[in-house]
Amino acid sequence: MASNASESAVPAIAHPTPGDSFGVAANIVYHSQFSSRFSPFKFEVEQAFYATAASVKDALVQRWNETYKHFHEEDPKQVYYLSMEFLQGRALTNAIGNLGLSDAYAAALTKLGHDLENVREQEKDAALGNGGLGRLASCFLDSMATLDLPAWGYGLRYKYGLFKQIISSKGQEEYAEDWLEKSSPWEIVRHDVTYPVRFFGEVQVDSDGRRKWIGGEVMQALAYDIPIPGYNTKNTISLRIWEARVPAEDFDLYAFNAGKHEEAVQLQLKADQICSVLYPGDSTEDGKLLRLKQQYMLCSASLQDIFSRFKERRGAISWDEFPNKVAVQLNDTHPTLAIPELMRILMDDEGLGWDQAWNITSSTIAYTNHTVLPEALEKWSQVVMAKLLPRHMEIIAEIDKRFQVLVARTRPELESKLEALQVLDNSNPEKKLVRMAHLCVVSAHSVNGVAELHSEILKKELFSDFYSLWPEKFNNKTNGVTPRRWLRFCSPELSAIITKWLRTDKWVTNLDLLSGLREFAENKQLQEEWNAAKLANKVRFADYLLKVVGVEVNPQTLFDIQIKRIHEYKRQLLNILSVIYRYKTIKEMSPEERANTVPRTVMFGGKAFATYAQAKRIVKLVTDVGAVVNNDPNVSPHLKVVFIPNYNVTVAELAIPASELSQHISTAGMEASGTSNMKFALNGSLIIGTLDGANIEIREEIGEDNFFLFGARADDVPRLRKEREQGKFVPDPRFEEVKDFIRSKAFGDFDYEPLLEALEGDTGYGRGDYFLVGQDFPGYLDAQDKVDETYKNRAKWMKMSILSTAGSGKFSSDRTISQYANEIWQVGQCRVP
Ligand code: BZD
Repeated sequence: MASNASESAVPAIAHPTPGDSFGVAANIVYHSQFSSRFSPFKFEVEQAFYATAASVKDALVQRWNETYKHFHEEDPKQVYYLSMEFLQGRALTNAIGNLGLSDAYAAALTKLGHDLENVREQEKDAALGNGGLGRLASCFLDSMATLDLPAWGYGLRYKYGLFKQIISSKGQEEYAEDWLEKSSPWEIVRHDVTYPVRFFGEVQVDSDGRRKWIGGEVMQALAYDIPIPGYNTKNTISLRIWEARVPAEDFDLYAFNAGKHEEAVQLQLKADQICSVLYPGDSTEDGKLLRLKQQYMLCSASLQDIFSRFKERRGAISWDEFPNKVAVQLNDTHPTLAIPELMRILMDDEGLGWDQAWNITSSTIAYTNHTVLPEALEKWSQVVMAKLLPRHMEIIAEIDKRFQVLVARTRPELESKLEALQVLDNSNPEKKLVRMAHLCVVSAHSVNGVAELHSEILKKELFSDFYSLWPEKFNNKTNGVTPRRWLRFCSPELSAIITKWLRTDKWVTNLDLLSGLREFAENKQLQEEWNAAKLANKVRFADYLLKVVGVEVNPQTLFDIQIKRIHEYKRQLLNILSVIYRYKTIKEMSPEERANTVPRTVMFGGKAFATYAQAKRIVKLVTDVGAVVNNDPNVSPHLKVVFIPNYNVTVAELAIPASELSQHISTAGMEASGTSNMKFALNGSLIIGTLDGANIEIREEIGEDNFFLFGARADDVPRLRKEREQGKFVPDPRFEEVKDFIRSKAFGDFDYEPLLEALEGDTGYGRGDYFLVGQDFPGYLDAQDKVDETYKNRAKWMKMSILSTAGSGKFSSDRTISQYANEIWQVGQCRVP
């Protein structure tokens, strides 16, 4: 491995142990001299970070080698988590925390004249994902390592991850974020792990009828490994991310020497594009092709890697053994090409027949759905697919054909619906499509949703006919979050209190133990300590806001936070409209009345997809409202509105522990699960929310008295939309008042009309208040009044906050992953002794 050389050069100091801060310091110094990219004569904070990370990496690499050696020897069934996204965030705090070396590193850095707090600030936030789905994948890696599962994560090594969001007077602006600018200190480039990946070309049939995909462009996938340490275990697994490149022998030196410089580097340019940007916009034909190339790069390289590991096994290979040794989980439909690719390898390369290949493929592959929004369900043009992946298109067509035969044979009554169920959507001859979700449901042995309500909607609505065909495939795996990053490390103060009152720190790996806090929820002493820890987190976050946004917020105010991707269904608009109503109300109050209000700081954070115009208007509205409210001397002591720029994992780690109220207010039925709701509840933040996604289960666990509920229920949404269309909806006068206020230019002359119109009829911008903002507005205001009233009673609020944490045990990703392992993957523990 890459760092073996440095390990063998300094054996005495390469493996720090807890309490050995001298050894750690020596190791950091060693790296600052020999493996850092800065002058050895300087030891500034950035250099201290890179040297520290290199030193931590030594410990990780050693454990990581032992782990995979152990897996190889034990030869258990292994699970492969395929995801186009991983939102890893920073790794240092998590790594030294999981290794049990936080104190040793803090002490060592102090000896070297640095402060761990400042050193960790130097790390870039690795954002190879968009939002919840990507962060879930990263939480899952942490849990798989901690639970000693023989597992791998597979992804892509995007050069530019999620864009950097800058808020200017124009609203959101996007800039490329180069997380690799100074290279990542965690990854290990694996020049020994490369695979060819083909695009385009044609299908050849040889004399015995065997099909072979040949020609086209062949690139190389090169592996980079990022070690993922488990907590309290030696097990350290790998996130393997692929980079596309062109091997030297494919460089056209003749063309280059003949002066055709551009022609000579064409293939390299194409390879660079594949891993250049996370989820490039797909509104153009080129963009679509690139996204499909990315998806195939991930699937092809990962499967070749899985095959090579399978073939390395001791003893003879029987292909029917494959599903007993390999489980592949698809994180949404983005890696669906793994299905035809697995079929292709088994049939064309290994010579198996269709039926055997099909049985192996479907017993190996499982699919997780993360959305029911029609516009988010992937559909690929058959023309593009056939051009880029001609053999895969053939296999997909064959899967579709056999599916039709199966339905005709076993369920003739479904015949009339068959067209809508098929994998191939041929309804528009001009635009024939492949429905990737249908391909997954037809092919995989398991289809799961990510919260109970969501899984029910999959069975009863989105995939109801498939459910009637294969009820046994469908299951629920309610999401979870890692308690290490999302409580133990992001809020050390609160963690220490929990450990003290539970008299154990075992809750870090057994989150159900948090329920032991219930008996102390009314204890004055605990409440005081709890309050002090929350206040410390609020002060820390207020300092951050002052530094980054330049807004001074008072830590004594109620910290009310909504952070998530900006989307109409998540209804940041509902939140800001109610803030505007609050602003108007406070403005009209007498000073005495004002003094009686609960002062609040309402914070928003999140990125809008670059081409999502409505979402960008919402960002602009929030910042414009903030500018007016925060500068109104009569109102600003009682209300502040802050847009936190460039929301990412690092910002979440600061904001969530500081939050007292958090908003999870999606239109019921539209948020598959949500995972930040779990993080907030875990950190003792009370939730105002709808009966949607995992909110429902959180409310059940923490108790309905501890949840500020409002809004329409999922079952009622279709009827309410219909009534809205029929003009039966009578808006609350306060709703009209707020819209008029925006129209009066109270927040400037930006054109908000498209946002406001979308809340009325069907105007072209909206679908007639499709997200039911007007419908839920009065109930939401009532719930907010209840929040204020409750906040005035500090003891009650503290009790509710403690009960939120106490009820969050279920939402550990350790629980989620155990369920995946037992119920879908049939993968057991394999712990390094
Ligand atoms: O997945 C999210 C859902 O919206 C959340 O409700 C859920 O909690 C999480 C985890 O299950 N979905 C996404 O984050 N989806 C994407 O980011 C995405 C990315 C590319 C293309 C389509 C969707």
